[in-house]
Amino acid sequence: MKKSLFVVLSATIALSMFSSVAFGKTSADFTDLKDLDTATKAKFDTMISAGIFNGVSDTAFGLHDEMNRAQFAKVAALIMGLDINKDLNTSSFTDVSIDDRANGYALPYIEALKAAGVTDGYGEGTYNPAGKVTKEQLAAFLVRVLGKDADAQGKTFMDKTVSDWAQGYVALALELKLFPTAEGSFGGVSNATRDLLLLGAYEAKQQLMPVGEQMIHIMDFAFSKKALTVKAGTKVTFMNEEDVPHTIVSDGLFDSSKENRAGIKKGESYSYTFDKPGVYKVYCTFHPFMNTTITVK
Ligand SMILES: [Cu+2]
Repeated sequence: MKKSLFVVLSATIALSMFSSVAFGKTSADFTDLKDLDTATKAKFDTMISAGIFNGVSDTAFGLHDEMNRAQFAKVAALIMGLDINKDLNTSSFTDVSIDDRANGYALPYIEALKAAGVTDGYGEGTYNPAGKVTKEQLAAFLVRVLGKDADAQGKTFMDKTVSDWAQGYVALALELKLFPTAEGSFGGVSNATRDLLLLGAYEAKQQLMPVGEQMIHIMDFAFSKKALTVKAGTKVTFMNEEDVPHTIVSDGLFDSSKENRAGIKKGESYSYTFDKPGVYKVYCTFHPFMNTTITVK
């Protein structure tokens, strides 16, 4: 318990540290990504620029390299937006060590996943960070990341290449499009590769994005969220919580002052449903330094 509280307390520091790291690479830097189709390349670029994936070397992404449990922990913790305590250097698992040159980097991610209830390890106090991940294990991991464990239990599936315990997970993972569609059997006990991890994580990340309605508060001449990513069709409500009136404007999209010239007063709000994918700057015409960026996917 102590540990997870520490993780929460250190969140702000960890996040700011993380975002200060420079990730300048794109899919074009990796020779083994050259032949991917445009849509797939875009997914790789999204995950690389978000710092969720790096190459295995300066010029190779390691597209078909087998993935391990340490890599999964990092990717899962990042797509879930978990609080990562980068200063953490001891693990609750006996086989996870910061001194492990290959997998030590994953320690804070593994602990974050444990705190979030996604994993309780591999067995008796261990996590097995270097362990390979089979395709059916990846399916189960991704389903858990989405919080749909219970849904998977209720599924039946009949694929002889999938272990009995994993049938429901694989069925649900395919239904949720967490794996690229392929002909024939799933091959659950074969090892998962980094391309499957990336594409599954990309899809899971989309599905984890907030849907429906979002609220941004206005306080102390600032929006409560400096940036927000939503799915197309999300209604965003801007609520003024302070005595000063404000306007809510996005050039070419909407302008609250057209309906309310005096501005949005304390306790009033303005809502807009973002239908089209894009990046929109929202600001107040009275105080142009007040702004936020809404990214619609
Ligand atoms: Cu204002």
